[in-house]
Amino acid sequence: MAADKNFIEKILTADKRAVARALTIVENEDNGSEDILKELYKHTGRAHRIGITGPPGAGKSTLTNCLVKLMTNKGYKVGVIAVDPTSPFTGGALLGDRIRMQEIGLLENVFIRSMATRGSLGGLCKNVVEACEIMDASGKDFILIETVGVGQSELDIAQTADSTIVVLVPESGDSVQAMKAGLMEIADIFVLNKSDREGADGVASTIRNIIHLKPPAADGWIINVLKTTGSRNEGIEELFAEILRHKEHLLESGYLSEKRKNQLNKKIRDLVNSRLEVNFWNNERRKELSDKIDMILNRKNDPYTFAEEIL
Ligand SMILES: Nc1nc2c(ncn2[C@@H]2O[C@H](COP(=O)(O)OP(=O)(O)OP(=O)(O)O)[C@@H](O)[C@H]2O)c(=O)[nH]1
Ligand SMILES: [Mg+2]
Repeated sequence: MAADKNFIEKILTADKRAVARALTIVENEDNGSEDILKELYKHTGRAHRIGITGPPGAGKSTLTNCLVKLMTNKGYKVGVIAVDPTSPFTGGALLGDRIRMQEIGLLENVFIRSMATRGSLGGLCKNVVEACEIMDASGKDFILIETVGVGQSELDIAQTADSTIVVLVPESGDSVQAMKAGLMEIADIFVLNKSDREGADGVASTIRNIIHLKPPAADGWIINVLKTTGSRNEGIEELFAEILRHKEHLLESGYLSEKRKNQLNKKIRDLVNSRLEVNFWNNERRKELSDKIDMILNRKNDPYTFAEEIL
């Protein structure tokens, strides 16, 4: 089934209702989801995807809002994907989050979408990449993806985003924690938010020192540490300038196409793998497995031999 031409046309011209519907279809993997993505693919590749990650409550949403306002003031079109804004860690921030989000969502050239993680492994939900494709095709210049950096999600976001911003705050040595947790590995830009708080300068230089100890990145990018105070809209121009600098660097170094190739490679393998898996575990093979499982449990056969046999 081919996707409705009229519907596709509306997505391409950023009709908010059509974009919203397409996102829902793709997020739920409803019928026709792939047909939409197939049609849109040739219109993608323009948007710059920015991951914003960091510990709960660091100010990711605040900075996202500031960036969106700045970008739209400069005439850019912006998409926002907030992954699991109902983070169990800071449930209290949710209401404020929603209100601020709604506020920027009313801006003409802004499209906002929240996606729940739904317990999929890691923090990034399954169809974020596809949601990005829809926003990309609808003509967005920048897509901001906010996700809480705990566990696997930070790796996922680094694979999905073109530029990854890691947001830290001065308190409680969580910057050092974050370094250990691997946020260090994925940052293209470090932001020390809540710089109005005590000790910000000290923490910023600690982070700089840690960065300098690292071997330089393969693509020659030098990571900067920027200070912001999101709640006062301070440091946002500088942050945006740094994003543009990274974008430019990705283009000039050829690293962007490298990155996109890796993303495609993974995506296609995932598509094939999931289909192979579904095809393989048909009713007959499921039955075979459940018939034999007692034998394996009772040590009459072993899982390795059985796996070879069924393959
Ligand atoms: N003092 C100070 N407070 C800030 C700053 N930026 C944000 N905040 C406050 O910190 C709290 C958390 O901000 P959010 O933007 O919701 O943080 P978040 O990282 O999106 O939080 P989660 O999505 O729940 O992980 C809010 O009460 C903000 O008003 C800042 O620069 N200075
Ligand atoms: Mg948030």
